[in-house]
Amino acid sequence: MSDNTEKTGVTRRGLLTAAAGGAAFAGAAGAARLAMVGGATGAATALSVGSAQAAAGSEVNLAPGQLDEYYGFWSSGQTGEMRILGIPSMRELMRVPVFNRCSATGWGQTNESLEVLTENMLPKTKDFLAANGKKVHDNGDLHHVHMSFTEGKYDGRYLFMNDKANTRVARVRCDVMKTDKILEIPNAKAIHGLRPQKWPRTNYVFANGEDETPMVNDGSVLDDPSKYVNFYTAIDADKMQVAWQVMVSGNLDNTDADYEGKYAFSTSYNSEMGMNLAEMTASELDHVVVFNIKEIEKGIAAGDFIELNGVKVIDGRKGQNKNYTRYIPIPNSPHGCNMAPDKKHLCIAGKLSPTVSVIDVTKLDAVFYDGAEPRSAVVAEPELGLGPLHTAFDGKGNALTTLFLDSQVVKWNIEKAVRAYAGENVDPIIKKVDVHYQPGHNSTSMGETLEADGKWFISMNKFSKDRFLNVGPLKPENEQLFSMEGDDLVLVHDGPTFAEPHDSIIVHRSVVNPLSVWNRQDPMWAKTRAQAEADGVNIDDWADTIVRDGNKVRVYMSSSAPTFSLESFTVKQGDEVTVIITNMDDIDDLTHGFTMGDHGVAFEIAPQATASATFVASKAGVYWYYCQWFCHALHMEMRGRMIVEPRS
Ligand code: CUK
Ligand code: CUA
Repeated sequence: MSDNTEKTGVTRRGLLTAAAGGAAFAGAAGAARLAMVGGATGAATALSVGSAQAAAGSEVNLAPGQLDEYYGFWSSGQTGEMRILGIPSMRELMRVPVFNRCSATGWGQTNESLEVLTENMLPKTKDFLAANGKKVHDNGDLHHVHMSFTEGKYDGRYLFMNDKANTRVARVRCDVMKTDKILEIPNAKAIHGLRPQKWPRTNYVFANGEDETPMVNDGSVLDDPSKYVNFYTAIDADKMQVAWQVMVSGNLDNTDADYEGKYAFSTSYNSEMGMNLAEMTASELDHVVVFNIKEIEKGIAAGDFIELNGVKVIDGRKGQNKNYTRYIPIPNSPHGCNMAPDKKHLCIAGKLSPTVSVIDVTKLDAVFYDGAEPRSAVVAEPELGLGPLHTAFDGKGNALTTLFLDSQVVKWNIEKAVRAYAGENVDPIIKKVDVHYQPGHNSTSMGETLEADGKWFISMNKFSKDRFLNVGPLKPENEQLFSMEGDDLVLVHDGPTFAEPHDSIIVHRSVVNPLSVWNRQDPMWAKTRAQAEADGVNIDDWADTIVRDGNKVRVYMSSSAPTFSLESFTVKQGDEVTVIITNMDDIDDLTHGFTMGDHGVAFEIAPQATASATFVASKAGVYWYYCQWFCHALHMEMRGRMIVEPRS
């Protein structure tokens, strides 16, 4: 029985099926919330009625036009985009395409986005895509979104994120909320865990390679797993280039960094380096790899590296006995890796072990320099429940860990866990709360920074099962927002979400200050600007110019509600046409679009932005183009013709 069940004396499922839903139990506050965020929320909030509830409710149930106190930055897993939510309302505010192809904005099709997507692509991948008639991958698997730090606090500059599917790392600019860099990581395979350095600032972004392959994966070594390796990558966060890599033993899973700029950490399952499930889970102990940043930098400077595909690679595998890495044995296939805001405790979730192992990072110097046993840094290992995956923090010395198999979240006290490990008879567990169902990641407001404020807690649940109207065999996942009230977790939102947010961060709105209108000199269209200059076209001015360059035709025009500056343009069948549009409107929220009918071409042109796309006009005839972002009462009339003359 869950704590909530004990409190109210009724079962959750029984309540959900009760005729009046939650409104009757929750009273006026619940009913209002029901109207605001939907039935499931109202019903669920009814389970823990109380005065705390009403207080939390008024914040969640924002009046029309009221703004949220926090931004939520969400991964989307196999959808490959980043999402922005308002917290605590949980309203989805925006989707930012990153690794995916976006029909609405043209990401993956515009020349500006193709530049971002291909600029740092490995030659091997370019060749592969060309062989398959493509320029870019259309998919990504975005698990982890984290903001840049300055001295342990979010600094509102960038968001970084991984693509497990195609081994990439991306950066989103917080001033415009667009992806500005995508880096394909050489040597490593399947970038999974990702974290920015916290201290002194985000000079590096750390990225884990999950899958092991031959060191030089060119076909010269194949089915010989003894020759497979894994790579840990440090990316220069300002330049978005690989700074260095460390070769390691075992599959890297999640990663985090300390608050001193000394160490970074990765959980590692499959220390066995097995190729199938039985081999991968054979041993009771896997490990956490500790990376000594200063020693690695020294090693690189001293030339103790090999160069692989243009990257300096340090050998930090087990048994090297250099000061680059240490391997701390941890039970069993550890997953989550979360540094507490107390600057001291690193929490490693056991996954197949019911424990969370707590590493005191102040004891790591002894492990590196005084020959102390790696396990001597472990200062607690509380048994919390089945399937611990990730841990979040309230900034008050407590940790909240998701229990995948138990479908629960457990709140526990770190200091008490340390005392219990030392032999004292104390129970670190404060509370267990049911979540629905099978939670993966969780996060707390500002919880991965020194400003953890312990106000909001999100449980990101992998299964929604019977929670919502049935939509067929593919069900949504479920996210639950809790208000943190003393030791209580009060459920205030319960709602479905599409594939498959792995992770989230909750950032106070004072940290994030995006623009409303683009700056005309923005680097996003620098290449397009250079081409325009070469063509003698000033794209900052109202310009409609058609430039013919052999069979390449560049059509420059402007948009201003409700017209394109060109009502029509004429090309020859087979011409490669580039349409370049500058949105002259400079009013808040006046976005136009350009869709070329029957050509699969569509993109967004935000206020004061320039955007372009290139296609071959291979079909003779008349084709209408139109604006697809609603911009004006005469939005439907915002259109024009492309006339394609037959090539005789
Ligand atoms: S991983 Cu998804 S539940 Cu990729 Cu962060 Cu743990
Ligand atoms: Cu311009 Cu719709």
